[in-house]
Amino acid sequence: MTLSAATLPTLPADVHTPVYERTHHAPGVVHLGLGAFHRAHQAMVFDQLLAGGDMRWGIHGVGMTRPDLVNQLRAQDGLYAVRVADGQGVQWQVPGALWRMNVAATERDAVVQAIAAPATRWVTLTVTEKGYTPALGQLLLDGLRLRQQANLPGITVASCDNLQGNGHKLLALVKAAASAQDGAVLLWLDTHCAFPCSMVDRIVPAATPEVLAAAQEALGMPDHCALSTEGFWEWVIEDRLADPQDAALLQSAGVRVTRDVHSYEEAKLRLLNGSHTAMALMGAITGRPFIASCIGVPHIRAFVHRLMGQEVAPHLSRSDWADYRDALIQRFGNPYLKHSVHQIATDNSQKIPQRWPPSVLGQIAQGASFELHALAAAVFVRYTLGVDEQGQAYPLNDPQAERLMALGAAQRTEPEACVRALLAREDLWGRALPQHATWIARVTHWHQQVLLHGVDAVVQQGLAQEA
Ligand code: CS2
Repeated sequence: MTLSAATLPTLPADVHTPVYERTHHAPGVVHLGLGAFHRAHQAMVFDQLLAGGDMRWGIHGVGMTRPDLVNQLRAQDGLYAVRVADGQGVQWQVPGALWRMNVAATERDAVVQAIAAPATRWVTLTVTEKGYTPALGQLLLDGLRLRQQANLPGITVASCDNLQGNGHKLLALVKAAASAQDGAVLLWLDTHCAFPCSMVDRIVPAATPEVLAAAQEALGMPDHCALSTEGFWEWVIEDRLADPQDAALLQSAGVRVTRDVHSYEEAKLRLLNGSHTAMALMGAITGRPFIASCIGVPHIRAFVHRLMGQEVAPHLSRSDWADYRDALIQRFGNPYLKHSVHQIATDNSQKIPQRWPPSVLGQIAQGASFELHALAAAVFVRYTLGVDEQGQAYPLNDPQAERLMALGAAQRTEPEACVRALLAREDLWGRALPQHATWIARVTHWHQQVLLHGVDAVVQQGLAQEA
């Protein structure tokens, strides 16, 4: 007997379970991207709203590509356990907000119908950086067009991916999918729908066998979809919602609804995600499997602390960055989160543009040092070799994997040409950095050092130089 609606009442009393009736209402939220993050973040916020008696927050969850995950969740009636664990304690909880499930790749029409369903009030998205494709714009537009034609109310469409100005990007994508016949839909979309920007934050690693075993232990039965996360979570959303009354509701569940999402977005992308990428690459090359193992190394910890304080913070509009940085270093060290460095290094080509170049450009504009970012970029170049310092090979999981590996392959024989070729890519670094001679020279310098002395020694060198 696995976890399911039938076995829910038999769970141990210390596991928090949904106290509301899960089957009597139609979902009010369609969520695209049913990965670990959504299930341990927003699905738990909506679970709180449901527990408060507002039955409009059930989720119709859409896996974009993976039928295996959706099938497992279906077999468990959308139920899964989340271990919330950090220095404050350990608690298991089964959120009950996931009511229906589909796979976009194979059940597209069901997804379009879900967006167009009368009960739907929100569409939320966590489809990852590489998910912002014309096909996504078309999917949303097809659902929204049906709503408009049926005279249904407009909805809030909230991108929750790690992209700056994510709401604007999503709206542009939907509009780009429109054809000459779509004038009425576009007008309706502008007047009745809202595409707020939002910043979401919670560290939710992909589940490991260890977490599944811990779930079995805690629940007294198997749960093939169990997850592990930290106590901390944050959701900041722009106060631009199709139904303005949702603002107070979300706030009651701990969401921050504000005019100014921008300052939260940029701080999170550059401090949290930017450090994540730097540590993930260092960990991958030095053979340290988890973020906690990286931040536990004094020189990596010092590197991340300085990267944030010296090269990122000066360009943030969020004034409480020092507290944020210190809290982040604590969170990275959470021993319960086995957050794989290779998971974070996935899709580097899509992640680096948001995470590093804005800080480098900020430093350049102020005539300040960007050595720590140059060192991190050198570590990225070294990473494209696909083999760690112990000679262990690892795969590059990236839509650009082949090209990155082709460019990186010759770095042992022609290091300078290699660095130049990788730094010339405007899709990674933007327009200005590929032209910046000092940036290129400094990355080339650190890259040579990394090849000669290894990542650990070079991180220590970098710290000594920037002290
Ligand atoms: C991570 C994020 O995988 C990654 O690229 O940096 O998933 C990170 O854990 C979340 O954004 C935290 O909110």
